[in-house]
Amino acid sequence: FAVSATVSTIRPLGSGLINDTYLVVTEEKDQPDYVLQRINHEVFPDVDMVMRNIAIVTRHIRERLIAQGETDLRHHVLEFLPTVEDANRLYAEVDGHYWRLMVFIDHAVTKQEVNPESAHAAGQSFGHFQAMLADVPCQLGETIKDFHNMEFRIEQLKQACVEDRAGRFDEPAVQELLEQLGKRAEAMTEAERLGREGKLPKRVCHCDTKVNNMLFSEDGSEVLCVIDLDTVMPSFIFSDYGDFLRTAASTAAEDEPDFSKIQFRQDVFQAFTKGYLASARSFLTPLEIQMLPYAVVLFPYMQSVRFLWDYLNGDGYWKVQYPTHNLVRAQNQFELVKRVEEAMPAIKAFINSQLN
Ligand code: GN1
Ligand code: MG
Repeated sequence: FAVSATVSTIRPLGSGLINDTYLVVTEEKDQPDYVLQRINHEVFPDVDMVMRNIAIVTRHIRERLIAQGETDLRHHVLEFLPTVEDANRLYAEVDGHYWRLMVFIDHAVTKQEVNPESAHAAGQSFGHFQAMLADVPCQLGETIKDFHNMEFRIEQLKQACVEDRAGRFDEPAVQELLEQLGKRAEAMTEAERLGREGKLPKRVCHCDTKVNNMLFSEDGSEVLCVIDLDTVMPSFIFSDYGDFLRTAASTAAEDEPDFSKIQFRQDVFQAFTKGYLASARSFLTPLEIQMLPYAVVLFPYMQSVRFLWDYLNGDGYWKVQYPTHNLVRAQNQFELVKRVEEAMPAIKAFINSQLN
């Protein structure tokens, strides 16, 4: 890569399970440190598309920030380095592996959990992120095809039932979950139908809005930058809203086997919604706003379908620590679906209260 600094040390960084990430410390005081990543090209087969999307998105955000008068660009948008051979290429291929290098954002911290205060900041910054990208001038590619397409995910699950590769289809717990998921399939695929009718557009979304995908200022009061841009692609806008609440507003981890610990956190939901609407309301259509409660159910539902698909297929996608790990995850996420369904009147009432 085209950097002039001298490397002093390289060590593993962060807790990501998909890519391999390293911190590259440089010797010179006036040079930044860097983050080196090996991209998992089994999950992201089209690395060139991933990096093209990222180049478009980061360039657009940089222009937006400059227009807004932001002077500290280094802390607010990721900057990828080109290779020595080609100033337009932001990744290098070495022995069939794909690598990229970005400037390390110092004086920043990541969080694994939220409280209402950080949920509010997260809502605002994902809304702001989407707002900045609302007028990206070029078409972005789908880095994982049909990633948040619920119809496709249901078809995938049906296919896994037919193939029954791991011989788990007849298990009573699988049958019960399939029945419960099946009852909701029609309602959960509403977005795809509205999309086909031309009522619901696709827009640029982050598509992996977990709290640990943003950098906070050291005192935790401010979100500096949204990171992990591999899945940035066109999707229904409420993807980012629903997917964040799936993890942030559940009182238990997605693989907690004691389902009695799973509650839906109203405080986090309210704070996040408030922050999100403050920065996203101006560009959301009435129908997109109307779909927000649906998105809160959709993402635990989709995740339950995806985990059950992997369980039936013999656990090829997510790493498992014990044989029924993916089944437990699928059941856990379905439990969250039920908690969200119970909370639905309160969810709708709160969103309406924010719009008046
Ligand atoms: C995967 O990369 P990671 O582990 O944060 C998955 C998400 C799921 C999540 C569930 C590319 O995210 O869609 O919500 O697992 N990402 C991909 O834990 O499939
Ligand atoms: Mg991450």
